[in-house]
Amino acid sequence: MERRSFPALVAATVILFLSATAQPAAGAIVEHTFIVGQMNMTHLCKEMLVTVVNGQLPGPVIEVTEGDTVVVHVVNKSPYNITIHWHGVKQQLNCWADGVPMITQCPIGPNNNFTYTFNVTGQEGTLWWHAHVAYLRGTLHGAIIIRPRHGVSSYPFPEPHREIPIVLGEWWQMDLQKASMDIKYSTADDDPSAATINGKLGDLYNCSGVKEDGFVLDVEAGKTYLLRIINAALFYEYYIRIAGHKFTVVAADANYVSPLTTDLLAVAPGQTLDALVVANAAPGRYYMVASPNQPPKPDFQHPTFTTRGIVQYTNENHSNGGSSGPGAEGPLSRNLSVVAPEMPDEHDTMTSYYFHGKLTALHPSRSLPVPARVDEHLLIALGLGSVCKRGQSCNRGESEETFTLATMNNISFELPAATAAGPLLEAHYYNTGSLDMLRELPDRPPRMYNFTDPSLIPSGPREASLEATSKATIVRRFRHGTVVEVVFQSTAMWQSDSNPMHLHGHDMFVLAQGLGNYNAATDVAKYNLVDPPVRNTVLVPRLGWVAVRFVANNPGAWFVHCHFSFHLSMGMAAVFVVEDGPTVNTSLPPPPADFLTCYRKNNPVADEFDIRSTKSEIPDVTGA
Ligand SMILES: *[C@@H]1O[C@H](CO)[C@@H](O)[C@H](O)[C@H]1NC(C)=O
Ligand SMILES: *[C@@H]1O[C@H](CO)[C@@H](O)[C@H](O)[C@H]1NC(C)=O
Ligand SMILES: *[C@@H]1O[C@H](CO)[C@@H](O)[C@H](O)[C@H]1NC(C)=O
Ligand SMILES: *[C@@H]1O[C@H](CO)[C@@H](O)[C@H](O)[C@H]1NC(C)=O
Ligand SMILES: *[C@@H]1O[C@H](CO)[C@@H](O)[C@H](O)[C@H]1NC(C)=O
Ligand SMILES: *[C@@H]1O[C@H](CO)[C@@H](O)[C@H](O)[C@H]1NC(C)=O
Ligand SMILES: *[C@@H]1O[C@H](CO)[C@@H](O)[C@H](O)[C@H]1NC(C)=O
Ligand SMILES: *[C@@H]1O[C@H](CO)[C@@H](O)[C@H](O)[C@H]1NC(C)=O
Ligand SMILES: *[C@@H]1O[C@H](CO)[C@@H](O)[C@H](O)[C@H]1NC(C)=O
Ligand SMILES: *[C@@H]1O[C@H](CO)[C@@H](O)[C@H](O)[C@H]1NC(C)=O
Ligand SMILES: [Cu+2]
Repeated sequence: MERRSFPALVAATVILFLSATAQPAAGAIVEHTFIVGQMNMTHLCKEMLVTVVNGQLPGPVIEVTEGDTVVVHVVNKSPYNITIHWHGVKQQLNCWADGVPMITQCPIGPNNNFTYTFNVTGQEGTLWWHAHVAYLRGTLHGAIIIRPRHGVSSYPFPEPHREIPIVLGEWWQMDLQKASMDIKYSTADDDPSAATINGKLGDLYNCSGVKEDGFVLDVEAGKTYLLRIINAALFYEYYIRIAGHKFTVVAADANYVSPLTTDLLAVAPGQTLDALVVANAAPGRYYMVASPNQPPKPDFQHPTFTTRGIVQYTNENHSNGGSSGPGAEGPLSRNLSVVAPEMPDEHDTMTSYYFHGKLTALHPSRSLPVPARVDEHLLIALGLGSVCKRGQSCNRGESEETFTLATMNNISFELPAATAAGPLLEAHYYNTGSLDMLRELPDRPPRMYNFTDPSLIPSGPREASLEATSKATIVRRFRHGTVVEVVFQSTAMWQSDSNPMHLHGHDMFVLAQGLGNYNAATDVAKYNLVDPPVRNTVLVPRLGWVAVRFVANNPGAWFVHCHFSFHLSMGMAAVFVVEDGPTVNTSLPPPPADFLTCYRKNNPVADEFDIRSTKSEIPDVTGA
């Protein structure tokens, strides 16, 4: 179904083993070259120009052993500014490699290169990488697989026969750069055309009656498979089922969980799940289905897309003499029907709520204990609002005179302006003082309205009185070692979406979730301080809240944002700045020698603002 016309580029994957040195824990160096380029792909009878890495969708898998060093040379042959974010990799003392444009680095311009170097330490399981560029991450993403240092026999679960990345995505029949601009400037609200498993649309889709290819997983009866599931989609949380089979969830966001046996998974954008599947059903063919959920009316209804692949048993019993080549007449080819599972209703968000609430950590004693003392409490309301296109006052209530924005505590994040000399992290590192000029994320919503009152969903006079908001580059600073408790509160402002909140550079203990408005007086009693799951992306339920704790012990400037791309493009984001600690090994080292500058190539005038040549004051990064 798909025509590939990408120039034959060879992606080098080199694994060099370091000779034993004084370094006690030196791992291997895993080296990749990522060529970001465009190619034509055809699905649903339509050819689209898509931006991908090494001609692959999903992109290359990075496989490491815990303790390894990853080196990725990114060569940008696309017309876009690109950065690559290593989603969930903690980047301890290495914020420079976090890959957020204008927060941690200048973007890699067209025809430019940049090399990311980072260690993967203290994490095992599945993470992923993606472009941190608005909707372009929809086609620029791939898996990161981290195996234990002492080999797969040290998995805290039975060693699987095979491991299979399952990347959920979407197929877009429009220019993703245009879709980002449409949502940012409230000109349109675009939708994908299909959902995908490992880039394949599956047989629910066709071009003039010819079915799209689907993902096929061949299994042998009795064997165990480890699915490494990543939700790389821009828009939806997905439910996943395989007819006739159960999953045992063993990890989430590269942290082991107590084995949870279930016939249904829920994975929100940005999240990963590792789940074992035992091929213990009657030999045959079974659909693996991924279906999205969205809030019911009165929320605005988007078209949603289900995708499916097939799990098929290959070890047919040939003892009665049947030949065994592919397509040979075994029982499978005689019976082509495929068993389909029942999926939750697309408006069933409670099944997701219960799923997320069931996860607990596997080894509470092996990881850091949940900090009992809390130094700073934040309550962050997640909602929508609007600013006037012109002037200070305008008609509200979804009028033509406003831009619709997404907010954290009633401020919508705006990237430091393009006129800034460099990324925020440099301003922080060189202590230019410009961070002091940025807006601070308030610790609480400025107004404590009834956040989850569903009557706020349809636009009307009550919402009009709440919708005015403002835009700024919002920053919240933490002293090194601060224990931070954040309660994320979803709201009903114009919509009742859940919000998958992702924190860079740190994992979060997920202490509790609830429906309605968070109430400290009663909800603290619900906290799991014994074995809470540890995640980098936490789903804040529809019309509800989640309480998390993290230790701000990784110096740098870390993006914290909703992983629904439309919410992120509309500004549901902030930057947590973690100060240096008292010692060298708690302080951010200098940027790598070949760190990109923003304007050197095309704009020599801007060089005078290059803080690495002047180390003097830089202009307010909010620009304007
Ligand atoms: C994609 O296809 C269009 C026309 O179908 C062609 O003009 C263009 O060169 C192709 N682009 C690439 C990168 O192959
Ligand atoms: C980028 O990398 C490619 C391939 O390694 C190399 O040929 C090219 O010279 C590099 N370009 C820049 C601007 O460094
Ligand atoms: C990675 O780990 C090695 C060995 O501990 C260390 O020398 C190096 O500085 C680390 N690199 C980064 C980017 O953190
Ligand atoms: C092809 O797709 C169209 C649109 O989704 C659908 O209406 C039609 O039934 C499909 N045809 C086949 C043969 O699957
Ligand atoms: C294969 O078929 C033989 C003979 O019919 C039977 O004895 C055996 O149990 C079957 N094995 C499996 C794995 O089904
Ligand atoms: C084909 O397989 C399906 C699912 O296993 C089963 O329900 C159906 O009865 C089978 N049909 C035949 C003709 O064996
Ligand atoms: C918030 O609104 C909901 C739904 O109308 C209502 O049940 C609840 O009592 C309200 N809460 C408060 C604190 O007013
Ligand atoms: C949000 O901020 C705007 C602009 O600063 C202000 O006018 C409005 O009252 C605030 N709304 C709420 C609900 O806090
Ligand atoms: C950091 O350095 C201090 C001494 O400055 C030492 O006591 C501590 O063990 C070091 N920590 C790590 C994680 O290396
Ligand atoms: C890329 O980023 C540079 C700043 O580094 C900016 O001047 C330029 O307009 C951007 N280009 C695109 C295509 O976004
Ligand atoms: Cu959101």
